[in-house]
Amino acid sequence: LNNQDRSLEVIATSPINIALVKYWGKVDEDYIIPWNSSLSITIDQNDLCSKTRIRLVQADESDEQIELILNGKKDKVTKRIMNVVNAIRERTEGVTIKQIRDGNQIETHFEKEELLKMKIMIESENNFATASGLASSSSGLSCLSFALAELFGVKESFEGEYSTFARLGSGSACRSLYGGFVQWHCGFSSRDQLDSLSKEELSRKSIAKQIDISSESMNYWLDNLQIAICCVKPEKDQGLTKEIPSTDGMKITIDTSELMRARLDCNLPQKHIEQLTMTLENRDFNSFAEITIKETNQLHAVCLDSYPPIFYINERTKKIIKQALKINKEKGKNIVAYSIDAGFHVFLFIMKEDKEFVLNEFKDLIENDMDRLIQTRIGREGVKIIK
Ligand code: 2P0
Repeated sequence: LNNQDRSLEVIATSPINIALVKYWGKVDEDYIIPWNSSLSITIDQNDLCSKTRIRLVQADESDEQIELILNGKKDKVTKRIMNVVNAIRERTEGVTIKQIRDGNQIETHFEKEELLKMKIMIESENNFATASGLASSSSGLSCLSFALAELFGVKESFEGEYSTFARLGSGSACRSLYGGFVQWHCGFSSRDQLDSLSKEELSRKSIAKQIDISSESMNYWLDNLQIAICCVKPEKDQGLTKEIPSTDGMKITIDTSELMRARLDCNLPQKHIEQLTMTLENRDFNSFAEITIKETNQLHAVCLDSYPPIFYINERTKKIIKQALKINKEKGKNIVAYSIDAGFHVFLFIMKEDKEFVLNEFKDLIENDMDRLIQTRIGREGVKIIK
């Protein structure tokens, strides 16, 4: 076998996700253990996804151990990516690959020691324009970690282990492993329990899982919930309200916001997760919208309560929020919900039967205040290997 034949390759795709109950703040920066559990919707990866190809090739002594090409450009291999790589390498026990040669199947086995000496070449791209301003860390790191685990032949030793690899790359990435509605469990249920667990123990418990509702209810949402992503135009003075990266923003909030302390002390994220899960089971869009809207407002409230204060939304974002609230008020019930992350773009949720009416009510804003509107839906699938 020459080097070419002995190369190992995996290609994976991963969806993005949007949190309805927000993750904001870490107990541990290296293990990325969150202060609270969160709940997300996976977006259909036919519309938005990351695609990652990873190869293991024989390395020269002088070669870099890992090479990363992101959207066609060479990029820095961060400490977090190294944490993912190391966690997966530690777990490998060698790999056997099957190839067809002259009509015969041949098997080649790679011992652990041999794998660890090989160079890792990662190429990752998004099928959505980076210029759209939509975050790609959730899909990118989910894709990278899952592809790596497959490449190194790592099977889960406990349920959710793959999500712990993704989590080491970026918190929100662990939720992109699954389709539908996903809960990222923080890993502890009280401060006492948190204090009694080591970081390694916490890391094994801080996993993502698809949330448990009956399949009829799940199908109802999968079939009916429509998602419109409003890519809001930046403002002229956006430089003044320069976006603070999530990682930094959440640290400032945890260190300085009293409102955030109240949110955690009162266990509000957990309450919202339980309430939302109930609205999903009951197919109750009205309450689903109320909790989703309140959660987003609470995220932006704790950001504003941080010191120095953090603003993510802009005036155009506010116009979209106001329009959604006006539509709901005039209807006498909620027919549209919004969710906004650490940025100024808006995710709208609408049931199928109301979509035409609602989007028509947003016509002026779509024309004047958005760069584009991406119409999509819930994704049934999470991350997957395509080769
Ligand atoms: C979320 N966000 O739950 C929240 C809501 C933004 C607002 O997760 O530091 O990129 O890599 O763990 O996952 C964005 O933060 O942060 C995020 P790190 P991440 O989706």
